[in-house]
Amino acid sequence: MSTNNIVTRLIERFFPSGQGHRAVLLGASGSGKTTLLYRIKIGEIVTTIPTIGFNVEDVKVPTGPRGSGPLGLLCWDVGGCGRDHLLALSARQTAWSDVIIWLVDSDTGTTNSDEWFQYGLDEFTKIMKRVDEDPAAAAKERPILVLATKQDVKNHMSLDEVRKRVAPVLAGRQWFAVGLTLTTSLTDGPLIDAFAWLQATLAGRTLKPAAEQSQQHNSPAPTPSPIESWLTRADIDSPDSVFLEQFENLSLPAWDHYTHVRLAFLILTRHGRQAGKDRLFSGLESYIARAPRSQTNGRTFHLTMTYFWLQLVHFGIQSTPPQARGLEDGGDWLRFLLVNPFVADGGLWQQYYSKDAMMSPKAKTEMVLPDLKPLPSLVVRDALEKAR
Ligand SMILES: Nc1nc2c(ncn2[C@@H]2O[C@H](COP(=O)(O)OP(=O)(O)OP(=O)(O)O)[C@@H](O)[C@H]2O)c(=O)[nH]1
Ligand SMILES: [Mg+2]
Repeated sequence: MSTNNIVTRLIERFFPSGQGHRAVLLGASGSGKTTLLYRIKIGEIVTTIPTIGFNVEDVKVPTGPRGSGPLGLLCWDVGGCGRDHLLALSARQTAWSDVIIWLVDSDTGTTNSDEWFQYGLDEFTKIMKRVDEDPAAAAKERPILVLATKQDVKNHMSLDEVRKRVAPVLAGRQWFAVGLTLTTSLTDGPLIDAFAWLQATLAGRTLKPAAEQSQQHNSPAPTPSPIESWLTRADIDSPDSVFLEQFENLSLPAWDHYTHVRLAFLILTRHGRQAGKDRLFSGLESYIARAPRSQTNGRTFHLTMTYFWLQLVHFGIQSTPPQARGLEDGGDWLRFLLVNPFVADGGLWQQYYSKDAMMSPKAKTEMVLPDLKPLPSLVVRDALEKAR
């Protein structure tokens, strides 16, 4: 199987869509994707933080009197649009989806918001361009719901204006736009109309499943994003127990970011946050001290950096939806990567720490707190657990 299909193949394996349609939520950061997802899922406004990985939920959306009963959707909330390596992955998720839900932020009350609006259009265009270039993806056949969010804020852009602005980008595609406020009632009004339209549109045609389509074509393989290379590597990597033994025996095949993240993942899932942290820290220090220099490339132990990755891996484990956690050996690691692709971005720390802070001698031996922004927390998942 080519690298090209690894994302699609793993999603199919770990997140079968059942009877529902597959939907992807796209839109610039802050446009309301996560708010919408959890509003539909648990009926509440959850406190969100900018999404750095994906949220994935099976939802049933109401379609009102015009529809024919609730519509099942397996929704992928693609966070962090705008980072290049995620763009490729967003395009892949979009290619795999039956439905695109595109959120457009109508808040034009703040400085530079027109630039921000245009940025949202540009990002969407880039994703669709990639999808169109993939002969297996047949982008033009997916219905697109355009949701102009934040219609409640002062000086918001009107729905008519939003329609005018998005129309050129959507030329030739099947789309429907509504304006809404995600922070007020969603059980009637525009969103229900939008879902009824979606249901009718989906029923009016037979979409071929994405997996079947991709077997018919041999699309050129674009350069894989870091996460795609990681998934390919993880798919053929040694089983968990062998990997951990190699860690004990100083015989790991590589000493790189992938290896460190997998070690953190395996140790945290086996020993929990507290005991796992101590084991990981002492394990890494001892590996570096005992292994030949040629193996560890002369790298030394960096406490703050290790702590940073430990926190992010812990965050990723906690934010993986329960249905995505399984017992298959090695499968958990693949699932974890699929939901938390941000871990493959070795430079992610630069969003939280300045270079001066991270590279200071103090940060090497003591835990230094991030000086740019706090590390991601678990607010969304916590709200969800409480609602269950
Ligand atoms: N006033 C108002 N605020 C909204 C509306 N929709 C979302 N918000 C707020 O906008 C902020 C960003 O929403 P998110 O759901 O986190 O945005 P997102 O698209 O998931 O952002 P990323 O994860 O960064 O891609 C949150 O504080 C929401 O409460 C709306 O219709 N009206
Ligand atoms: Mg989000």
